[in-house]
Amino acid sequence: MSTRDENWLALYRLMLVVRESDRVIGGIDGHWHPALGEEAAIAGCYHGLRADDVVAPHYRGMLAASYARGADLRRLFAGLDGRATGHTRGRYRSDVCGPFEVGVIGLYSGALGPPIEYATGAALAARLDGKGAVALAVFGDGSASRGNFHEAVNLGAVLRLPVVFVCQNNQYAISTPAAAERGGSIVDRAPGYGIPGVRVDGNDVVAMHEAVQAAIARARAGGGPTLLEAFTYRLGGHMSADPAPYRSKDEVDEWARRDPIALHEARLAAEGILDAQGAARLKQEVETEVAQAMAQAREDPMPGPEVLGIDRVFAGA
Ligand SMILES: Cc1ncc(C[n+]2csc(CCOP(=O)(O)OP(=O)(O)O)c2C)c(N)n1
Repeated sequence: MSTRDENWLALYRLMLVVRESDRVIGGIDGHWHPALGEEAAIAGCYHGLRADDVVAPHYRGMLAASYARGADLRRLFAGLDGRATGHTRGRYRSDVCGPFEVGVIGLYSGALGPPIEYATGAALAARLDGKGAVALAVFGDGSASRGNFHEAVNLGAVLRLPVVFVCQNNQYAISTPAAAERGGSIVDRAPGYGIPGVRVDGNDVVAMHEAVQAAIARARAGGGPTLLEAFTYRLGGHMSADPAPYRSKDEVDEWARRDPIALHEARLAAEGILDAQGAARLKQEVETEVAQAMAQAREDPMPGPEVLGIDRVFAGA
């Protein structure tokens, strides 16, 4: 199988993992933030990075970023449930705290915006290390209205740091539509920083992957940052418990016709890479993997008081 075909299949599989995880977690946790409709923007970002690259993902996609980089699905799910085996040892929601071990910087305070700056900091560290690693910041369109965006992109541009900024533009910040959220377009800000800006079809996983990889190659080669705007749509609510009454059915239906998984499935079939039977088999495999990981995670122990750090407080006494 050619490298291209392998990549396209891996992108498909990753999108399936995102969707199935969202479905399963969303059925348990009303506060989960599903990425229904945004799977291509997410998979396109996190597949194919180098092991020493660092990512600061958007929370809607954080779990997929960690999974794509080698984290264990069971531990990621365990963290959601506050289990001791989760990456935060039960201290904070691990849907927003990716594991450091696989180069994922989480949203530790829950404040949107700072991770864009963390990525710029990671890019500065990568530059000082001199091994060619790159940092990737992914954030929502609402998050791009925070001041952190300006400081992070400006510093990245001034120092020509190896950082790629990707705005996962799903056109809403909770219930606030784009037009009420900012003036102008996000990608058009790029020339103001003297860096390239590229608007990508965020529902086309191949276009996304190629654009991210091109920006990464540029950053790795010393060309500095790129700002990508992945234009997509959130088909579900802001949280799994949100029925999203603030938008029209026509609008949702129109975007549902551009379901990124269905689009890629059609491409894989047309190119003779995966037929309908193969796709069904892969879906079944992913369903089983997600179900088993969740079942195991929910068997894991809850943390004891040691996670509060009290053991450390008294260690020197
Ligand atoms: C600094 C900050 N302000 C407000 C919030 C509350 N908040 C949580 S999610 C969210 C919407 C963010 O929108 P966007 O960045 O577009 O991401 P999306 O939810 O659309 O994926 C807001 C405002 C927050 N977490 N942090």
